[in-house]
Amino acid sequence: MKIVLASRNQHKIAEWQATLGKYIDGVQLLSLDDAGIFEEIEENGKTFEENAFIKARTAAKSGYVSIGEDSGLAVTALDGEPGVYSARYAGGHGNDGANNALLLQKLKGKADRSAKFVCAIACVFPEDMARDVCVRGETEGVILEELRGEGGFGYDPLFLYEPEGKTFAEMNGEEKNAISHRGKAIALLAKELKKINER
Ligand code: ITT
Repeated sequence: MKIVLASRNQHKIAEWQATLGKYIDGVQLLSLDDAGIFEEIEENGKTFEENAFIKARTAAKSGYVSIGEDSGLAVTALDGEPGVYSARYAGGHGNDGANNALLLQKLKGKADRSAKFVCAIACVFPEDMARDVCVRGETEGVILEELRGEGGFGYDPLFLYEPEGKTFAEMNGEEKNAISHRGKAIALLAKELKKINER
């Protein structure tokens, strides 16, 4: 089964490849480029779910079943910031260093450093809108005062997963996928896709 993942973030695509393959035998994930979709997608939704659908519907112009994923960090003391602006918090899209620096600056002196990663996934079926689904996964953690670990991407080096005493950047891919917002959402999506296949 070929499915398009509406992303240009290679780290995300790698995490997806590793996780979804465990649930769906023989699934082949295509990137936007693989599917011939080169347009810039404007992520102007107010929620992770809206953005996930915007991405998925753009990818579905390819004619394939398509998945849109929107994810980010919501920090309690910052009223949910950076939220849907996580990738472009410090301005340019995907500047992880600048985003982490800005987050540390905004949290200076705040006692509450709790946060959660959120991942919304929309899956759309070009030939049957009635089958469209959306799921959400969340993982709670604490924002450290300095970066720790070399793995992962984005805010991973600042995000401490307390039950394991490790940041996401100190985990290998398999460890992170087992407890991450994205791992949880992909597991839920796999369940939904299974139900749809059995209908
Ligand atoms: P695409 O839109 O091409 O998928 P993107 O990175 O811009 O790639 P999002 O719009 O969903 O994806 O932005 C998500 C941002 O949230 C991402 O750039 C990171 O800053 C942060 N983020 C999401 N999941 C993360 C994770 O597992 N670890 C660290 N940071 C994460």
